[in-house]
Amino acid sequence: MEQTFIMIKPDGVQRNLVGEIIGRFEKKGFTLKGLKLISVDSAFAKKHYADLSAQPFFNKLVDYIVSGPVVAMVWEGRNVVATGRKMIGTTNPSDSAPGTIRGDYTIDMGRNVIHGSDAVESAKKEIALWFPQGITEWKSSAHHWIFE
Ligand code: IDP
Ligand code: MG
Repeated sequence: MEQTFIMIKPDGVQRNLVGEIIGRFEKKGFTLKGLKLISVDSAFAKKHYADLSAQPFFNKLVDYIVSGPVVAMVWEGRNVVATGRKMIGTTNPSDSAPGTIRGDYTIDMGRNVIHGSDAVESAKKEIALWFPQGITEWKSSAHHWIFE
């Protein structure tokens, strides 16, 4: 089953959106396979965002991610990468539809509360980076009520 890496950024933690965001993924039917509250340093943040190192906003982005604890998660389910991105909304909250996490709770692109992997391959890389010890294997007893 497909997995994605989801991170509630420091602003999401500080704004008490952790329960709300986790609740959306839970209620959708996805399965939580990894979860931790963690503060990362800039070397780690630079690794996570390595693909964006040439962007003019890169240093500000790294400062943002290290500015407080984040909630790192692995969620599992059919099409969870693409569906997770839809639930999150577009990068710029001005374009994010109401009903999406960014559309409902954010205004500024530099304070958009959540990260989600953009492809299955990047999800694998990000899960390996954030959960080097691996994730928790379990099967939800709701599985048969969510999948035909
Ligand atoms: P994504 O988070 O929607 O996948 P990316 O392009 O991967 O968007 O950018 C990573 C993060 O960098 C964004 O979530 C946002 O916090 C920040 N970011 C992206 N573009 C800009 C920008 O033009 N100005 C400031 N911050 C940006
Ligand atoms: Mg991205």
